[in-house]
Amino acid sequence: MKLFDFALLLTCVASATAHGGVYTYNISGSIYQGNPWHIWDYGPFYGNGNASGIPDGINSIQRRWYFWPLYDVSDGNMTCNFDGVATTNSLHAPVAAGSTIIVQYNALQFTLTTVDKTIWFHQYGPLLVYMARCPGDTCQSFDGKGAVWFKIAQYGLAPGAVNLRGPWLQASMLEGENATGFQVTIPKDLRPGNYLIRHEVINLQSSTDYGAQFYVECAQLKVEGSGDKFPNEEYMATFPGAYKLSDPGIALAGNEISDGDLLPQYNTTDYPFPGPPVWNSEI
Ligand SMILES: [Cu+2]
Repeated sequence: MKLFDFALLLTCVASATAHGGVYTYNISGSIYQGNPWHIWDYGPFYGNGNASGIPDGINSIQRRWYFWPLYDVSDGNMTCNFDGVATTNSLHAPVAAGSTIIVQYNALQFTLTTVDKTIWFHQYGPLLVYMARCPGDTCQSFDGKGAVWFKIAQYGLAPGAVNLRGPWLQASMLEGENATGFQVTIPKDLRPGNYLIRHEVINLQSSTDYGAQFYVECAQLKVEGSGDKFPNEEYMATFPGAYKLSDPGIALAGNEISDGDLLPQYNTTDYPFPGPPVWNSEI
């Protein structure tokens, strides 16, 4: 274990937080298992999560991913986590444009010696969903690079929040036994084809040392329908590249959002979402 990882681990234990990502996709009522990361095989306990020799994971619509958050918005893993490259899991889930996808999150609560599969822990920060059209007949060889990502949804504060301490929708959608899940509707007029869908959670409750945490997972979809709309370039973003640490909605992190006196930057209900505007398929 590298000293740096060990320090991060201690930080997380001390703050009783944990990390994780999307475990299951409910697509119009059909459940698709995610692609597990096998922490016990290649987590920080046993080496670098980006080391070679990593198993591809099970057959799944989901690209493989690593439970640890990203801190560097220029990291190549900002595309689709864990190198962004398709694995042997070439499944695509059929989904009708205009229908709903609900994903459920799990997290690992860890001590220095054990790993327990639990549920999501973070509460502060936005949820965002992007899609990218895959060239050709399959997403299998598409790495998601380039200005190909358009945003289809974003969720911030819950109704009734009086400042950026929330509550945030992240808490009610992802955290706890009664979490509703992260729900998004595929734009109803979107042109049919193969797409990657990229779910992203940003955790703004983090230390001055580390700043915002990004949790990203991608899955492969086959969008069906008769729509003919597709976003123009003003809606397109690259990952990495779409975000900067100085973006107002990201720079907010790094001061304790949940404790002590309310800092002036948190005394607002106007959260500036990072990234491009949401495309709703009507343009
Ligand atoms: Cu975490």
